[in-house]
Amino acid sequence: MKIGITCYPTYGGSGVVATELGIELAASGHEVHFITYSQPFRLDGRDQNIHFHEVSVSNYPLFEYPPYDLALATRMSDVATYYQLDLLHVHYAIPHSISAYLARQMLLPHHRHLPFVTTLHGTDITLVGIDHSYLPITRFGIDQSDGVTAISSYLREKTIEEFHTSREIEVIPNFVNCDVYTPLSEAARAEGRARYAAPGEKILVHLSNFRPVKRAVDVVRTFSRIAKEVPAQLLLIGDGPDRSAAEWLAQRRHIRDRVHFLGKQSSVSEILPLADLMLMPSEMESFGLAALEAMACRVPTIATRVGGVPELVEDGVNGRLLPVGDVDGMARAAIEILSDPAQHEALAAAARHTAQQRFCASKIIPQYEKFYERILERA
Ligand code: GMT
Repeated sequence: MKIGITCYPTYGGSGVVATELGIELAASGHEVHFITYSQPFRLDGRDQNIHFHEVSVSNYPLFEYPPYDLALATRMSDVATYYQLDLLHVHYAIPHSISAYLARQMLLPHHRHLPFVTTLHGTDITLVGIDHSYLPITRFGIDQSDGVTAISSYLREKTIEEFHTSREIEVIPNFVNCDVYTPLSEAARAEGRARYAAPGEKILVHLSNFRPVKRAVDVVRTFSRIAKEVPAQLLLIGDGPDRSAAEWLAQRRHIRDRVHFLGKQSSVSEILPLADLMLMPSEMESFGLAALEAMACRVPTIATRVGGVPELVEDGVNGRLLPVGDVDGMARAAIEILSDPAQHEALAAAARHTAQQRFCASKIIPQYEKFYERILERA
């Protein structure tokens, strides 16, 4: 198939999922065309079967707000024509599904049907909860899509509830390449850990875009409690609005030397397996991709019981789930696990097992392929 993929290329889990999907589809022999405003950050430009088409928006003094969605629609219809695309797959409803709708309409007079699939990731739906002016246009994008998928059952239910839509929404969960996100050999792990921790010290990790919803400050609050009981270091991967608040708190709690702000990293699969535990105290997660990436590396997660997280993390089996804001509970759980090697080993093994059995790319990519085939049959 020839598939056009549009996403937010540089920010957030939806862009990561879309990029990884494109990479996996290309590896299976499909021709993939990314149509985005910049090259997705996990693409190195050398992958076979992958093409990148930049959307550039002309900015005239008249435009107080440059019309990105229109430039995107134009690029989509051009690329679809020049490269004979079979379908478009957009990640995130706003504005991508609307641009895809326009591209499809633009091609109809030329007797060419270009179906499009919309994948909902979460913030596109919860954004509507915050700003209701987006509700009609988001619902329109969903209703007009030739196919809609959601990355968790939670998000599917939430979308139906929020939009009162009777649209069929298929759940295709997020995935991870279990050969890339994999535990390191003992020697490589020991060598990597030595960069951050002394022998005998534990390593905790957090990975996010540091938006308020991720509660990065709770990560530092939890870690400061853990560090009083267990010799440990904290790795913080990513950057965003709450990073300075986290830095300030680490300074104030006198643990700044144990908290390593690594910033945005392109190869998180090389850092995650160095850790003993992942902390994900988010206010909301429709899925929680960072937890899955850690789990595939044999790193269990202490997470909050929100959104789609319980579809991935099973309390006491492959990680722990606690209420939002319960930093004492999260710290207690971490101390218990880090002080009990048998418990840690059981959770780590179960975490990897869950990733492999239920969320491995090799299991999920065929679900997308079948979904596309169904859409094309109907088109
Ligand atoms: O959570 C973010 O800040 C980014 C956001 C996005 O749309 O890129 O993430 C959402 O999509 C991810 C990939 O499907 C999910 O793993 C996240 O749970 C989801 N975030 C929220 O629902 C808050």
